[in-house]
Amino acid sequence: MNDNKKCNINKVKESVGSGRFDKYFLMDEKDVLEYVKEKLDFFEDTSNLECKEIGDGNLNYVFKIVDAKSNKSMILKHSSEDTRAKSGRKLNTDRNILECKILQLYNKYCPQFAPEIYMYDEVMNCYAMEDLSKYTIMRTALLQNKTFSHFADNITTFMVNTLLPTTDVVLNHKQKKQLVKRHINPDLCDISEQLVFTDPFGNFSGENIVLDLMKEFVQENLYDDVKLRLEAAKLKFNFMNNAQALLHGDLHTGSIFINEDDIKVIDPEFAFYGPIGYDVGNVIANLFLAWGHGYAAIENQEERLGYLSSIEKCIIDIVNMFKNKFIEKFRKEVADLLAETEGFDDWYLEGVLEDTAGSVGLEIIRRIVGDAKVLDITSIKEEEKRVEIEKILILTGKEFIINRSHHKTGEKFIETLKKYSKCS
Ligand code: SR1
Ligand code: MG
Repeated sequence: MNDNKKCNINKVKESVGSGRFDKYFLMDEKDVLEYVKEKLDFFEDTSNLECKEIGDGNLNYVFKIVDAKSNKSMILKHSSEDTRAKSGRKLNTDRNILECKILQLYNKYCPQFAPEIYMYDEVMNCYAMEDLSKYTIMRTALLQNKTFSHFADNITTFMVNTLLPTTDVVLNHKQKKQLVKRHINPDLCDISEQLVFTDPFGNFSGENIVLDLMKEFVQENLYDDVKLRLEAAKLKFNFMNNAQALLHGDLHTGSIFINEDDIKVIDPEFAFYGPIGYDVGNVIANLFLAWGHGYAAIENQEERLGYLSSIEKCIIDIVNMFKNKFIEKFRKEVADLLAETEGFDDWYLEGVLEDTAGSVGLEIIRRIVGDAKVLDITSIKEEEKRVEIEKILILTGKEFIINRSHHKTGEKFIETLKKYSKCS
């Protein structure tokens, strides 16, 4: 792999044509075609280009541009001021450039699991990157009951390699503070603070979406549970104030492309300096949601048990591999004189694991009761089954939040899940 090539991305070239792209506007497929022809050198021949909008996320527009003759292709990601979902929020459009710069950083720290970036444009708020058509979005693959034995190894390498080098353990502290300043990201953090850390514990904004058959359960087990709300409040203030590492910030299975060989991590627009456990917890939580889908939707018992046990193994491996790789890299790269003290590495990791367990619980719960739902749950057709799994996951998630200091091994996470599910 040519890492230098991947890191040296360019700003888009100055306007030579109509000047249409000198001032930001929200582009559609036709505009993007014109834009690519006028501004990019990627295609040798632009006479057969086709463009299609393929985004399915909540916030941005994703265009695939193909040269129908040679089949050469690329992706252009573009942000608007509004979210695509009907939230009424206004967001800063330069989040797209921030995202692109984070992807550049991934190309430096973990090039094998980052998409190649070709160029970015600070005026039109877009960037061009490698077309990942040889990959599938991991959530989609999981919904087809596919599992991947390389995932735990890949994602733990990605997290350790991209998170640890941005901490005070490794980085010069003044340099790290510059990075904290550059990645404040208030608009996107505000979304997480509301959707992940606040609404699930009281529907304060009135935007939660709860099945009728779940309303009583949610009221009693989430909204009226003061002990739970206290723990969620502690995690929320940790999220807002613990500038530990430069996070991805939204590392769910919809932000990961996967195939039989490896993964590519995309969409780090929620990136900011926060607690490492938030990223690790998001990955694990979304595997619990996939587990929930398998539990409720796979009819054939043998197939169901096979799927569930491979997701369980994946969760166990992620926690345990993360711990080993984290400690190994910590000991190799620690640069702070006091952080070299014997025992500090284990203390630091303990804190990360506690935040991880809390974040697993938060993400599971918000995806069930909040308004940013996931297909793992919403695609379960039989309502009775959906209600059953929603209850199991909420109770499991609560325990991850309240007893987060007891969840320090992968096996313990699965033990808690088994306490609430009759798995057969
Ligand atoms: C309004 S954005 C809703 C959700 O989509 C993103 O992927 C984040 O997870 C966010 O919470
Ligand atoms: Mg996203």
